[in-house]
Amino acid sequence: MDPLKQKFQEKSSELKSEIKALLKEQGNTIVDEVRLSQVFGGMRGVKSMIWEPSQLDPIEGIRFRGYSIPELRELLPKIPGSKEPLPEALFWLMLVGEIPTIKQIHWLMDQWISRSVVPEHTFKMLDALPENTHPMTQFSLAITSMQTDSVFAERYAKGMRKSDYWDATYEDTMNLIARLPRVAAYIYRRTYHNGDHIAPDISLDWGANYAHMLGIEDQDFKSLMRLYLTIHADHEGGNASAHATHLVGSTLSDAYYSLAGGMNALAGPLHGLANQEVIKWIMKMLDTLGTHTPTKDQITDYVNSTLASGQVIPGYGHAVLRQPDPRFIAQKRFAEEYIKDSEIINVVWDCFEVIPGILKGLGKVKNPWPNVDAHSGAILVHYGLKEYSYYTVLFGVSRALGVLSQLCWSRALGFPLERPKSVTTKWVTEYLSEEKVHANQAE
Ligand code: NMX
Ligand code: MLT
Repeated sequence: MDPLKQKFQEKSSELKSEIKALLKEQGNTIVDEVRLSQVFGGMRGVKSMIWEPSQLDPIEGIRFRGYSIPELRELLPKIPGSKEPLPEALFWLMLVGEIPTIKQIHWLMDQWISRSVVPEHTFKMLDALPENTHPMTQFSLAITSMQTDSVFAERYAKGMRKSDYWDATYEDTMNLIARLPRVAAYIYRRTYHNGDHIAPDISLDWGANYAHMLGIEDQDFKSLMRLYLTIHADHEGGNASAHATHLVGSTLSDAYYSLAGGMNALAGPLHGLANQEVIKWIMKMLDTLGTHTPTKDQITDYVNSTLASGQVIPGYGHAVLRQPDPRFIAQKRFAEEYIKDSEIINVVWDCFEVIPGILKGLGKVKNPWPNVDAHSGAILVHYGLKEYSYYTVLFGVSRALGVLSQLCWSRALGFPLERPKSVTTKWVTEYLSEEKVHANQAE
């Protein structure tokens, strides 16, 4: 058994026994209560799922296995000459809860290189799609098309024991993550560069090789990719892409089907597609105003006109966070350090000064601060990756790390089919009138 799998097996069997004892002793303990507004309001805040790789605090933001983003930048192993954390290292941390050594990371890099061959039919399938197919549609289809290689599906069909599900899921997870940069870069080059594809460079790490296959060789861009692929990787389990992956996976759909489900959720404008919407909105603003250097007053007027036309301001607000997103701050820090003077990045920073005040003034927006998507596009534009309809694919490649590491845990811990209860509005009104009767009787 490989060393990461061995470690995962040890850690997950330990936790499985702990959970068994916990549920035996405390299974009936109430950990939350649900208000009617939550039932109608997208289940905000309802504790209803276990998610091991990360947890989100509304004020502090995301912590991966307890570590904040600045802590990860400090502690995770790096490529010599780069100051940014390696997504490979974050995957290791999320999967087994330990910061890996550089030796372990080199082992993981070799593993992913040896597993990175994409089936020929996936390329053929992509080539058969119209070139204007949205990159997220291509990405989702490409992931589903590789399901032909699922170790889980193959072993399940042969009658795999339940106690071996985690093993097959681990194999699928490793294979799928290894292939994603190649698939994602293929989509980029076929859509925007006439199918002029770039062969992988197996001497590079996962993020740098992805940058290379996209066609951007700037060393700073490679550093950006390492950071980008690290900070987008996970945001606890309730976000739509994680939850969708988890829900699909709970039916024992394999990692390919599950991740494709998650990516279809990520493709929505309230979720991952917001990264393309932000830059689209900024470009339209600059175009409308006829300047690359708008004043704060001009931005204010443009924001108000967007709101007046009944649209949201993309990149602002969050279902959980109540402070500027630390992932936004991490990108701002990167831009301050690596990019000295960029007009488009200055616009993002001016928006950061202007937009929260306007959103606060609406009186209904719970979080007026920028989220991860408010910053990413401007940095990508700076390095020449200007095709904004591609941006959500980058998010998706990263998100696979978190949601698939949890899928391994869900299999190892034997989590059941997810099946919450729904009710009709009629049921609610009847329930409320019964409650009223009981309250009156009690008086
Ligand atoms: N611009 C304008 N209105 C907003 C915004 C915004 N950025 N954010 C929230 N609101 C409105 C929201 O539409 C709702 O209005 P109404 O009652 O008329 O329906 C009201 O404020 C209350 O919403 P909240 O409870 O603050 O937010 P909720 O938890 O429902 O939604 C988002 C969270 C992220 C969907 C929401 O803030 C939004 O639409 N933001 C813009 C899209 C975006 O940036 N999404 C990316 C999120 C991060 N990610 O990568 O997934
Ligand atoms: C995410 O990264 O998934 C988003 O910030 C959305 C969320 O956490 O709900």
